[in-house]
Amino acid sequence: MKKALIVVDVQNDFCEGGALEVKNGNEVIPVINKLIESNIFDFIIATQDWHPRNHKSFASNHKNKKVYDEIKLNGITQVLWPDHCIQRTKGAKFHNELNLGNNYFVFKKGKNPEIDSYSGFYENDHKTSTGLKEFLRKHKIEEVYITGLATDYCVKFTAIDAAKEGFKTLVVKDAVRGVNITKNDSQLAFEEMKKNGCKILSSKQILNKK
Ligand code: VGL
Ligand code: ZN
Repeated sequence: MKKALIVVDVQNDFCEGGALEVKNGNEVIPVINKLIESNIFDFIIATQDWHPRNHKSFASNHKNKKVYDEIKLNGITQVLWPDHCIQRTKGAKFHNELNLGNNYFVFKKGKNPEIDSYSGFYENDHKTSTGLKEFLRKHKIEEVYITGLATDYCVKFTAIDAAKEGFKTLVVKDAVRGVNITKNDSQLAFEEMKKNGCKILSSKQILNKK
């Protein structure tokens, strides 16, 4: 069975000192690097949050709103974030300690200012595809391993979409970290991923049975 490692949004803005810093987010980097170096994956795929400056998921683009407020954006509930991952800025770059190797594929998301895209597969209205599922199908990949940031947003939605699309989906628990706007959001995200057919495992379990 062909396997892909999906590295979700390991970008400067989600890492230490970034605009939307995920607590201990940097700790995923050595774990992901080890998985990549193990050479057990047929494909390495990275998703990249890639927003225009006027993106409506930014609190700064709304009057009288602050970070973490919730609004309805074109009919969809939207958390308002600090400005982050603006196209071609340093914050949008992959962290420089992340070692994706020399053969990896990038899928960018969140380009449309009117809609957010937490999942690496679809925008939040579940209509526009990033091209990731077509890519996986074309290359006959059946099993995807999900890593990266953040457990309670982009990791969760990417994993659930992967499972719904029929891929065998495994979430590497020590290779993800959450935003946790509310304390147990990451725990709830793991439960939700399980409920949707994702398997949760550790990087050790993957590397030991090599
Ligand atoms: C993410 C919030 C906003 C993520 C992206 O990568 O989890 N979270 N944009
Ligand atoms: Zn974003």
